[in-house]
Amino acid sequence: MHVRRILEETITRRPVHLTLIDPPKQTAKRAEEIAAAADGLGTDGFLVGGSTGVEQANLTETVSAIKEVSNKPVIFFPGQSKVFSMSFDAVLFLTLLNSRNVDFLIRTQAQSALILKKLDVEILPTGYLVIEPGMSVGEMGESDLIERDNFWTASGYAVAAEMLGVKYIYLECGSGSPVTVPPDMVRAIKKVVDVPVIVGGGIRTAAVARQLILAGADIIITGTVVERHEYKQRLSEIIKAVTE
Ligand code: 1GP
Repeated sequence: MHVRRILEETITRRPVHLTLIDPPKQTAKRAEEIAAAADGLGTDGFLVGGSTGVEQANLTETVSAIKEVSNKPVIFFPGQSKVFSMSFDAVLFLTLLNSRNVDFLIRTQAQSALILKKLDVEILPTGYLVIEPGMSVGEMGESDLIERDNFWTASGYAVAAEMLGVKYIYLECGSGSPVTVPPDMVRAIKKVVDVPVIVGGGIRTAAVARQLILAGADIIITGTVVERHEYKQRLSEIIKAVTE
């Protein structure tokens, strides 16, 4: 599977929706149910990972559970733990652009790069930028959070990352955030970069997803929505708003 080709071919036609599944947040059985439902509702693929509590066992079980019920791309979303599964189709290889800690900028990546290269796993080079409020990823990633109205600084980071060669810019305001990345910030960044822009954090309604798409987001990530007991209707509306 060539994930970058799949994503980019889809983006030429319409925006992409990816479902984030955080392994410690549910059992593998429940992850399988969520993946089957999301696949049926038209999500384009899965991100698996999270900032805390990801262990080898829950990661491997979650990836296998998703693979049982979906043929869509399953992409690793790395957090702090040093675990991995060979069943991933690709790795979102992130540099946390606005971190104060060199570990999140490049040092951790340097520690895993040779292994990933040897494993011949597909790499999706991504500049990850954390916007206020940032939630736990902002805190754990020791980010100098971008203020919500500071489009100039956000655009500067995005263009610098593009100049360094990343293939995606990921604007994140944190899982479970009460607000999303401001659509006008997405619009400002889309004006200055050519690579696809991924947006995540706090997207819980179709209307909000639609605003981000209209602002130019190429890929929308939702996570928390599927952690609720009754999520199918909501997820279906969001996926429709993104992909139709
Ligand atoms: C992925 O952090 C997001 O970028 C997921 O955010 O859990 O708020 O959807 P939610």
